[in-house]
Amino acid sequence: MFEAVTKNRIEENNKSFLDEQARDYDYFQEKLLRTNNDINLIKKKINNFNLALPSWGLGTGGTRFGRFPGIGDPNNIFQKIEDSAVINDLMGATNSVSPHFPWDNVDDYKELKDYANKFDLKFDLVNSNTFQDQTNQEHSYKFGSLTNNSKKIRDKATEFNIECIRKGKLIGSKGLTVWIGDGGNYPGQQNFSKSLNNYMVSMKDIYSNLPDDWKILLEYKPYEPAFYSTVVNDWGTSYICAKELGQKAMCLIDLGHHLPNTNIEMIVSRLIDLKKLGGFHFNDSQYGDDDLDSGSINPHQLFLIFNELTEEKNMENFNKINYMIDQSHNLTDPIESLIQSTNEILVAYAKSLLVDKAKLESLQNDNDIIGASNLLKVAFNTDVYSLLKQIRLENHNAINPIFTYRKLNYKNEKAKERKNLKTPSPGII
Ligand code: PSV
Ligand code: MN
Repeated sequence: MFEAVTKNRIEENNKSFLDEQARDYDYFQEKLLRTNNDINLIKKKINNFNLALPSWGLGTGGTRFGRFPGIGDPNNIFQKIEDSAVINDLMGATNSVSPHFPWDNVDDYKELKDYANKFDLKFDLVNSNTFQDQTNQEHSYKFGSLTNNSKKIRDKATEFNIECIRKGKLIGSKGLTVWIGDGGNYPGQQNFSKSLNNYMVSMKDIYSNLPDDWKILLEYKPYEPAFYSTVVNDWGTSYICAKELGQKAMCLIDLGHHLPNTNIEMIVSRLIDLKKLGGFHFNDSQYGDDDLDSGSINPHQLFLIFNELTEEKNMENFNKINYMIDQSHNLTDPIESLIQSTNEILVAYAKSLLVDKAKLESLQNDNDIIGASNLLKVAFNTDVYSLLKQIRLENHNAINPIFTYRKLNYKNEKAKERKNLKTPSPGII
């Protein structure tokens, strides 16, 4: 740590916030003393929490209408790791990166692993992209990948996922996330049952190539790129498939992959009970899979999700889940968005730890609806910024990460050595 941003630089920028922080944190501690909460235990739980950064979220994203590249955008996975290290040095909560192949293909995976380790970063789950054709690819995924009508194309997609496992092993990853865009735009285009069956046959093949200590996550999404029917469209389908595949297969919840007004926190609870919640992709949305910054639209929902996640007393399951950010930063510097999002996720997590679960249970048993609702409200409305700042201060990270980041003039400096690829081409990341 502190290879990308030195401790001195951070401490120097922390100075102007020390007084204010001391007063805010005193007030927070005093408030907490009046409740049943153990502040040291809460701090410990927050310190143990890690969020993986998505390699693809470090470059400027775009929509199908266009893309506006940012200053000093990273050109490759090595530069994305450098940017991830800046975030982790300032925030201290994001010590891993989740790569996406073939976007992050390199010649030497050992070199990639060593490079990340130099910054104290690890690799989280690897992701396989069979939703796009690559230049000169002789088979096309236009009509599907793992579920394609053609066995030859299904086999190619399967083999590609197995190749991702091989690469993942070389960089120390412990799992693979599979998301496919397979589906159709027209009623009659696809046989629902046959395409799901093809998916299972392909996934069984991939599953049989998983190392013993790996997991495979099945990500679902209701629509896009397919606008009429999607093969793995919801948590039920993901659950049924994961169950049939076996113990190493789990479901992944991407917050943007639900139709508007879905009660996602209930899905979280169901999958925890079914012992099949394996991973999270955090982002926020107003309409669909908008990939907006976590907590920017609906921080209350994020809090309710964490309230379900932290329900379990010893948090054994909680610690086995892979948490990751999956966002598209079209208008902002991705580093700033990722810092802000990390903070918002930690805010939701911290607030959920303030909920007295035993008290909630007793209020529920007494049918004290207002009491229960109020218990959640009090936690949600508690300002935990000073707690998170205190944790960062104690860990030598930045009290005010955006302030310190801006002082670094980082992207302008990087622009001098990074190529401005200026790809105005459309494309969602
Ligand atoms: C699909 O929308 C998704 O959420 C999947 O996780 C992909 O891997 C990622 O976005 C990349 O665009
Ligand atoms: Mn996702």
